[in-house]
Amino acid sequence: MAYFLGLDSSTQSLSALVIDTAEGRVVVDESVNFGKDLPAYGSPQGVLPNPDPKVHHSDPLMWVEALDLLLSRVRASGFDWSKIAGISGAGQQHGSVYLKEPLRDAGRWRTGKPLVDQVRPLLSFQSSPMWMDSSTTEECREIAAAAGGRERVLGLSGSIPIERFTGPQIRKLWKTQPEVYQKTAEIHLVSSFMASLLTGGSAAIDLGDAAGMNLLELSTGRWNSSLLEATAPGLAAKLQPPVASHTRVGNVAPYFVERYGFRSGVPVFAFTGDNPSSLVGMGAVSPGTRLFSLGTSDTVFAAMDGPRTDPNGYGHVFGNPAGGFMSLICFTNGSLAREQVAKRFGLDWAQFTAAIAATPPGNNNNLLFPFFTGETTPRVAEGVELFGSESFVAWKEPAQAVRAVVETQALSMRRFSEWIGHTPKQLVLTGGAARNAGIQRIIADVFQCPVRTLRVGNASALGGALRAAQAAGAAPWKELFAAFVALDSNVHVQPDPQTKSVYEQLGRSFDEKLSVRLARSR
Ligand code: ADP
Ligand code: XUL
Repeated sequence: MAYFLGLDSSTQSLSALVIDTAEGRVVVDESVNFGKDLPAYGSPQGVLPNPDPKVHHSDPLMWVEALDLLLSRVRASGFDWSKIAGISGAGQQHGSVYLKEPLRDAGRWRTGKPLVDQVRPLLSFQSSPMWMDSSTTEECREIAAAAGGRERVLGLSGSIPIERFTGPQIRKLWKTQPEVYQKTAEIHLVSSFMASLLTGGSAAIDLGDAAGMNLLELSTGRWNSSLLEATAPGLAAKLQPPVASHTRVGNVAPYFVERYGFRSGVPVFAFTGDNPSSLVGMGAVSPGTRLFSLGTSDTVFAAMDGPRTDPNGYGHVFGNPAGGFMSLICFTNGSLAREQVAKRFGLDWAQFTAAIAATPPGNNNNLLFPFFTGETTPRVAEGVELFGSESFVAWKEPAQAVRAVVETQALSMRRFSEWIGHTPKQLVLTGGAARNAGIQRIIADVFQCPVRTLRVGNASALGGALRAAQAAGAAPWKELFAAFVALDSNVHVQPDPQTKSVYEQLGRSFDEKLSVRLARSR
């Protein structure tokens, strides 16, 4: 029996995906939605409300409770957890969890008590800054100044200091709540926190996700002392050394054995970030395919030949869990923005898709800057702007607004992924919005490149299961990809060559309007 579990702790949900490597099939694909299933946390989209539009935190206990709920839900559906031979997974990147005592000293979880009640007293900070947070501009400046400039931080860590990255968030906590920082013994990413819960110990951060902290030196795979010092005093003692992604970080804790029937001694391998995990789940650990993850945020990423950084400072370099590096550009206003436009006109996704079909490519030059929340790429503050006809600008053209939000997003993805260099042969989409035929069409035309999707939708959770299988020695990558990463044969969207010039022109218009906006926000 060779069953492997992949977990994905993302912004809005926690998912579990189990693969059977002997039969080459997915046997469990289940998730808990934070908003719907855990309403007591007051986070309909997985994020706590905050009067400051730049502050985005989540309650880490929500993730803990979701784990118990998910495992019991899968067991209630008749699945036998004793079949699992290895576990790994992923978490939303950059988010951090602060603990009063290292979990390795906390002892094993007790079986009789829900996990959430056992973790609560261990938290030194009841809230987790997460990737949507953009409140640390000052800390980014300070880190750059102390570490020898933005370019030096870019060269060392693969990214300039970035507001949502963990280092600037840690610095903000140290500055604003020094007593909380002092009593914090251990800092985790969402990924290593989830792995720590499963092992009942202290799981190390993997190299893939560690690169999203502005603390890791890419060339050595170690924390960089000048970046640590520029961030907060005593930080080195609060972080374990990072580990390669295939590292066994412990065994499943007795709590899960006794409560859910896992076999004792099942290995847990380091969790990674959701984007690095999706690289594996999309079978794209070698360069060639450009990947688009259209989740709460939109990300564009690809495996890299070697580390190369974005001179404009928007792109990032993360670790590739299969070895080497990956590029990534994150657009905060992804599904978030599409949902806002749909909601404004009361449209469901079928109507949203129909609106795209009913409007022409190029949309008569209407553009919509979708910055419903502060955007990281390009770096602009919250503020939606419409350009075009009078009635469009007055929000009186629902179908045009729908096309405009998707076209503007696609143009932005094209513009800001240019630094990656190579011209992709195909684009593979994943995430909640990947199944949308209108979005597929616009991306194919804007990039003038064929668009495909995957048969298994949840690439990040699948990546976790595949990583567990590979690390446990069940099969090499090649065999795992051949068995589990199939392109959906129903989706093969060829670009329409007639739209090439339309999108070149619209791209110029986008660039002009964006440079005005960027000049204004300086
Ligand atoms: P995350 O992993 O960030 O939690 P997902 O990849 O699960 O997000 O994507 C969820 C999002 O996908 C939803 O918030 C929704 O906006 C979007 N979505 C779901 N179905 C569709 C659809 N048919 N068309 C466009 N967007 C969709
Ligand atoms: C990547 C990023 C987001 C989160 C979403 O840099 O911030 O894609 O990982 O889960």
